[in-house]
Amino acid sequence: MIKVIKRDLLNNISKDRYDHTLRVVEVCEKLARTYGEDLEKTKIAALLHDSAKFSSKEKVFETAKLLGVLDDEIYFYNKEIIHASLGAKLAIDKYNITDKDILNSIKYHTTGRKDMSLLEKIIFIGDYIEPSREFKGIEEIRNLAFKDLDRSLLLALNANLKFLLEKEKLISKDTIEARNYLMIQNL
Ligand code: DGI
Ligand code: FE
Ligand code: FE
Ligand code: FE
Repeated sequence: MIKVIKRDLLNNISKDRYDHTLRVVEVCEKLARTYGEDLEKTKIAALLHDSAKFSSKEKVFETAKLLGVLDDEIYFYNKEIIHASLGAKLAIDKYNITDKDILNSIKYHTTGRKDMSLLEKIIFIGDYIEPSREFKGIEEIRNLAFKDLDRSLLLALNANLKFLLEKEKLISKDTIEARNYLMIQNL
């Protein structure tokens, strides 16, 4: 299973994206050990999280259209987040993944969403803190990830929102709901 996925990934995403994926797998496995998540589920979700991040955004959009995953208006205006939903669809169609938690972890790895499962949080943060990521505030989020997962998730969502506002990008409602839910829950 893992071998088949790895070979297929190399045929569909760039070497750089593949290397990023392997770093995400490694970080997510550490997080899974820390918080008691299933290692096999974690590995599959991490391996597949960017499986639809093809080099061409047009190809991502066209494939998503073809497979019927453009179910929300936001996807037509926001090309960055389509690969997450499309990745979940490919996980079903190409790899016969049926585990809802794995599929949701892939689908929401870019935006997050309200009331995320442990696996969803692990994939989101693992993607966020893998060793090659560099930006202001990342060290605090990296350290917190292994001590207080919710706090690190909140800081990551805040940083994403700041970034998106700064760049005058559209913001998915899931990103906002993810943040508000975490804040209210931890008040
Ligand atoms: O695929 P990766 O690069 O590993 O990471 P990712 O899937 O978290 O994607 C990060 C990109 O997605 C980054 O450019 C910011 C963007 N993004 C995340 N949430 C939103 C978003 N872009 C918009 N426009 N709106 C969002 O809510
Ligand atoms: Fe991604
Ligand atoms: Fe991410
Ligand atoms: Fe990623």
